[in-house]
Amino acid sequence: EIKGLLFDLDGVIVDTAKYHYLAWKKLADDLDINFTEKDNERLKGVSRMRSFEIILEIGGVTMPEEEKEKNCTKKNDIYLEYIYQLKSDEILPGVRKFLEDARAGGYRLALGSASRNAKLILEKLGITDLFDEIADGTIVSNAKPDPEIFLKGAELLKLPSDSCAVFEDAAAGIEAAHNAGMYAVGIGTEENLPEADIILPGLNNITIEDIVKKLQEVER
Ligand code: G16
Ligand code: MG
Repeated sequence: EIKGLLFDLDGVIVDTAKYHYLAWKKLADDLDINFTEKDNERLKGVSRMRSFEIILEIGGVTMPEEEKEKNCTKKNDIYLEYIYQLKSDEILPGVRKFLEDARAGGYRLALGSASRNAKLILEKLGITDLFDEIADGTIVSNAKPDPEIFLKGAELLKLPSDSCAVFEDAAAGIEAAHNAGMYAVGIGTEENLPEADIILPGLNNITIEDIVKKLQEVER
């Protein structure tokens, strides 16, 4: 029986990927690395440092660890300028209602995001109170597809893995959910998320009851 719902942040609740892109783009320009919007797809759900390493790989650039750290801090400072401007109207369509209805339906809700800025983003969107627990980049050391973030989320919710469903837009996140022994609901397309148990284009026009019913029909 599904009792807990774990939500990824970027790509499921809000499109912060566009701000990550603008910030990484600025940094890449300064380093003379040609970084495109297509490259940005590879950074979704990936930790900050790993994202920077991918950009360095694209540019064929190497640098000492200390300098990498400095650049990551610089990127985050640029990113935060966008996040400080974030308003509640940037919540993706249907998400607020979906979260409210799920709570009203008795489900326990947790965030499961790689972001170290997750709490700030939820505050800016005005939806902090809709989550019972927050598992974010500040409490884990292993990035998705490692299951750590979702296992932490389930632990905080005091629920076993097999009673949790994860909502994810990144392939690495779907893999992480399965590695945690949880159901995986893909937000996106069949093509991008072939491993998901079910796929939805978004959280509008669907209820948690519909989703749970579909998940229970899926062979595990
Ligand atoms: C998000 C984004 C990633 C980003 C990561 C870390 O993951 O999708 O692109 O690199 O967070 O973010 P920060 O630099 O804020 O710590 P998620 O798990 O919310 O999809
Ligand atoms: Mg995501």
